[in-house]
Amino acid sequence: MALSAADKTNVKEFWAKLGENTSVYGTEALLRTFLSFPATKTYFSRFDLSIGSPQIRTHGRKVAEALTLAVSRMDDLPEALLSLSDLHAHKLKVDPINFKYLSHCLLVTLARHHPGNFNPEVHASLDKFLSYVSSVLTSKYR
Ligand code: HNI
Repeated sequence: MALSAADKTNVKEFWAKLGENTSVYGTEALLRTFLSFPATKTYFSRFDLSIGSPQIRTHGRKVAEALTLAVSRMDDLPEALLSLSDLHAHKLKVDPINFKYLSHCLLVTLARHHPGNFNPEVHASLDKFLSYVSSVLTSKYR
């Protein structure tokens, strides 16, 4: 899944505009995932699904930090996300469909907060980037 040079630039420039808010967006996107796709039960289903939930906030922040790392390591993403890939597949056994839902909800969240910067080219590049991250994080399932 190759990201073009233009995709990489689009993602880096967009991400730089998020500033300190990445954790807030990660948390919103995660919460949207569970509320918008309630049929899929996950580790988080047993917790209070609200913006104040400590489990949602913690994982939202961790997702955001890992994505920020991924933005800076797009050229060696499998290496950069190796331990996270092992964790989600072997230890946590997260149903891979959840990565698609979360990626979709990340796009919705980012578009909602940054409508002026979320043009169709940026949209496409972010979608490719999140697909790439998801494919790396689900690559250890078999
Ligand atoms: Ni995820 C832990 C990153 C998607 C369920 N996850 C982490 C950690 C990071 C992380 C970082 C913390 C690792 C550590 O402490 O060593 N997760 C990511 C990223 C994505 C993602 C970058 C997708 C973009 N995780 C998902 C999805 C689910 C998920 C879709 C399930 C619905 N993750 C978990 C669980 C944990 C976790 C469960 C452990 C509990 C916790 O809150 O840290």
